[in-house]
Amino acid sequence: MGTSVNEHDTLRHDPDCLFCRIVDGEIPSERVHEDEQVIAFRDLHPKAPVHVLVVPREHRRDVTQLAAEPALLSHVTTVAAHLAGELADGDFRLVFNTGAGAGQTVFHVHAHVLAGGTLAEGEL
Ligand code: DGP
Repeated sequence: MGTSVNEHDTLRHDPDCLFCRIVDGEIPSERVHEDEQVIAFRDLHPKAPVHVLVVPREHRRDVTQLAAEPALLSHVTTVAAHLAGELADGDFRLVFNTGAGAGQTVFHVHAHVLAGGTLAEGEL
C-alpha cells in the first residue's frame, strides 16, 4: 500500500528517512549532543569550522511543522546556542532550509548551526 503525501507528513517516524535512521543509530553520525527531544551531530559536508545539525528525534518535515510546536522549536534553538558556546566562541548562524527551492535536501527538519571563525555573508 502506498503512502500519500499527507500521511507522510504526519508520520512521527519514517523508516525511509535518513535522519530518522541516524536518530535510531542505524546510520552512524558524530553526535555532539542528545537528550529526550533532540540529537545533534556534525554535518557530513561542513560549511564552517563548526557545522552541526540539531534534529528532533520525532520526524517533522520542516520548520513550518515545527512552528506548531513552540516548546520543541524553542528547545532546538536553545540547544543550538548551547552548542555554539561549547564548540566555538558563542557566535553562530542558525539556518533552516525549507523546501527544495531553498536548498532543503533532507525532509526531516534540522537546524544548521554554523560557527567558528568569521562566516561569509550569505553562506548556506
Ligand atoms: P539541507 O540541505 O538543509 O537539507 O541539509 C542537509 C544536510 O545534511 C547537508 O548539509 C548534508 C547533511 N547530510 C546529508 N547526509 C548526511 C549523513 O549521512 N550524515 C551527516 N552527518 N550529515 C549528512
